[in-house]
Amino acid sequence: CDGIKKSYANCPNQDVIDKLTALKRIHENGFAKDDRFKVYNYNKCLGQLHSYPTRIHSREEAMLLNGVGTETAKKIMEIIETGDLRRLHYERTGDIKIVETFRGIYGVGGKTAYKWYVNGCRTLDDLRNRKGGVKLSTVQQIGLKYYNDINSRMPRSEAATIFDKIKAIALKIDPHLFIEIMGSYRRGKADCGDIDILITRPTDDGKTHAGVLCKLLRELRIAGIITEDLCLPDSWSDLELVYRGLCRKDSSSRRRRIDFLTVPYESRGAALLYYTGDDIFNRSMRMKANKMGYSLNQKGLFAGVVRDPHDRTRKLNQGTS
Ligand code: DCP
Ligand code: MG
Ligand code: MN
Repeated sequence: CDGIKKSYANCPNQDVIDKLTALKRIHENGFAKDDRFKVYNYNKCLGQLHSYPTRIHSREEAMLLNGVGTETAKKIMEIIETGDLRRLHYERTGDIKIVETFRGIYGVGGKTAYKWYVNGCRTLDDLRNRKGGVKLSTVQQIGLKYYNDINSRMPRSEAATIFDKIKAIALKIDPHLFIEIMGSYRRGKADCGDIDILITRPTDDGKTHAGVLCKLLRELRIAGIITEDLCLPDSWSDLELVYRGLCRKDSSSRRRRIDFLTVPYESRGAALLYYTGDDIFNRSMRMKANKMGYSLNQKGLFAGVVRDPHDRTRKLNQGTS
């Protein structure tokens, strides 16, 4: 291993180098106080291991290396004696499980979840205690507070009860509204991850559903059905709006996720198709439409889409479904 010409494979302690490098990587992504110090020490030790001429035989021998203390020496000997570093498995499998748990918080993606992990957080309680000074957005705080509620599915009957209440309130605001429960419920599933509601309105009398969602949500909050907002539309006057929030059947029930989608009346066919799903079905339908020179989305099926290698779907003329 002396000199640059010899390949790593000829290094008598290559397995040790590989495993310690993997461990170093974990600390490199870390934000804990001693992570930088650990990286610095591993680098010092790895540099020497690269040029160490013989296989290391004992803990004492390992400790002669600069930057190697008792803990690192133990790790080196574990690799040499067992061919493995258990800590690495633990860190990695622990990693995935914990990061997945954090990702279960509404509003938390993989990057944030991993950042919290390397900040030293391992449980939801660590996050609740803001261990490592982690910061949560308002939405993430709601997601954490109702973690179990949001991550469990509701029986179909509960979705129906909540929807019936909402529909009655909506029709009181405007009896001409078209309001339908969509998603897994409409597909006949026995349980639902959330309640998806589609709203539109026939325009024969010149009126649209514009402004209805805002009014409806206000009534639903007063009725105690909508309890928290997760994602509000930017502008309430648009015809196509998306709302995400939490609701409950009554004050003794668990929180449930609820989504609203409002669309212009001419899009209702495409919106019914889209919002019924499931997402895999939608993806395959869209691909089929693309292959046939169309473009399909929740607004409609559009013709005149030419496929251009530089611009996958350039729309020429749009026609509604
Ligand atoms: N949808 C989609 N692509 C996505 C998300 C949603 O096409 N990435 C469509 C198809 C879904 C519908 O919207 O059926 C509703 O979305 P949900 O996420 O609420 O999924 P489901 O209602 O199908 O299942 P769940 O019971 O888990 O809510
Ligand atoms: Mg759903
Ligand atoms: Mn949904």
